[in-house]
Amino acid sequence: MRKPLFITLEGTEGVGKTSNMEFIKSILKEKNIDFIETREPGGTPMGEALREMLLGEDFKGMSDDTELMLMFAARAEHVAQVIKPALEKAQWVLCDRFTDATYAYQGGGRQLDVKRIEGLENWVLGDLRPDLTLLLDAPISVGRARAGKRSTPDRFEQEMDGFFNRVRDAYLSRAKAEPDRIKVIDASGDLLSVEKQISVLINSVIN
Ligand code: Z5A
Repeated sequence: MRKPLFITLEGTEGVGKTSNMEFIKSILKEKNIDFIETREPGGTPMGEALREMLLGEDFKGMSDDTELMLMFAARAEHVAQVIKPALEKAQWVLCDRFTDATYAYQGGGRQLDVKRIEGLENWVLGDLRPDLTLLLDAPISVGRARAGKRSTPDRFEQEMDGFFNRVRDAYLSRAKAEPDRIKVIDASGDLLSVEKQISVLINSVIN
């Protein structure tokens, strides 16, 4: 039996993760691959409640350490209740953001000590890591212009460009350090050009 893959989508705000998730799902369906789709923070009832706290206005002034630990609390629940059980049932897992987002946002954006993130990652994930991560990359202004056409900004979206440039740099450094797992996709062009790049990568792991 084919090993089920754990695939994550990453990138800064508005780069097209949600849009391209639909495209990846269509490829997997066409190939009759059993999969689940999930997201972080979230993916479980508790994770979605934590997402509300993390993104909403009620706890706007939470400390950066609290933010980091809530991300991992949501992740611990998500891994135990959803991701590991799916992989054990041979289902592929497609996840909109995962631990690379913590390195990028809390490590890069908030400038928290990366060693703390590594410690939490090892504790919460054990040896579980994504098999493939698609990093959709575009200049911050491009993603912000796309996302800006939507509703009111959440707690992260209210950050300044300096924050998002650090997030983008942290993502790109991780891709440089782990080129076999993290594939950078140029997401600055139109949707069709992004889909072409994704199609090559997804078909290569399927085959
Ligand atoms: N966060 C964190 O800090 N630490 C963590 O560990 C984790 C998360 C896991 C929630 O993420 C926040 O949580 C996130 C980081 C933090 N905050 N930020 N910023 P989220 O994924 O739910 O929120 P998001 O990044 O803001 O996602 P998004 O804005 O929904 O963006 P997207 O999914 O990448 O984009 P989209 O919805 O697919 O596309 C946006 C618009 O652009 C839409 O109208 C599309 O039709 C259009 N689009 C997409 N692609 C294109 C192209 N190629 N050309 C033209 N137009 C396009």
